[in-house]
Amino acid sequence: MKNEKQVAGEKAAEFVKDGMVVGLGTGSTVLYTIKKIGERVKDGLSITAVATSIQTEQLAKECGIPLVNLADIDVIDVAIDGADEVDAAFNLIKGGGGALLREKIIASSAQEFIIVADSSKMVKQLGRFPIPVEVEIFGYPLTGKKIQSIGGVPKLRMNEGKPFVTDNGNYIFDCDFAAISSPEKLELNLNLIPGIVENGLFIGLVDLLITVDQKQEAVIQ
Ligand code: ABF
Repeated sequence: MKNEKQVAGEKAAEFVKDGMVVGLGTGSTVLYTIKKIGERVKDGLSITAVATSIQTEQLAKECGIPLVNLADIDVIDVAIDGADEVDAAFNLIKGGGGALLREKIIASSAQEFIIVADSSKMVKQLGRFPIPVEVEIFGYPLTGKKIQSIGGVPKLRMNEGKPFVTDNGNYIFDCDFAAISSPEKLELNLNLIPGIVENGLFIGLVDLLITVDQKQEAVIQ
């Protein structure tokens, strides 16, 4: 039996049509979308894609999906990505996989942004999952203090005893803001802090959410 991530991920591949430029997200749900798109490419689907991470770039290549540089295209027809939390207004926390900057650039440039998420990602209010915040390495402890001054508790993300470094050469603070009453305001306040490159709040970007119901069937909202 397919798990929820596979059900939601594979469903999203149906929204990819001939001739499209497709933004490919990162993570364990969209992995199923990418594999399914790869199968369709082998069957003759003609698309080009842009990847949100080095990990996705490698997966897309393995699946035979032709890639282009974001700098070489004008339009992204559809972008498909996962999420760490989704609220009732389809605002998101993303970046658990560390790819939030490229994910947000691609999501905000796409004509249609589709989120694939298993039922565990649905929440009433954002904030149980700490917000990933990508920061310049230069002066990062000071940037952390500024995050504290607006109410967050930043924890430097580590990987095998060293700070985790993003595909863009930056660090990530995972920031606990407890229950977030105004995600719109917090997104803006975070991005006003010098040293912050991007934060994992994705507000008002989602056009379509694909999740899974109790019968393990895909639900499109
Ligand atoms: C990416 O993958 C991230 O923004 C997010 O952290 C993660 C989604 O989780 P999953 O691996 O469960 O799909 O899209």
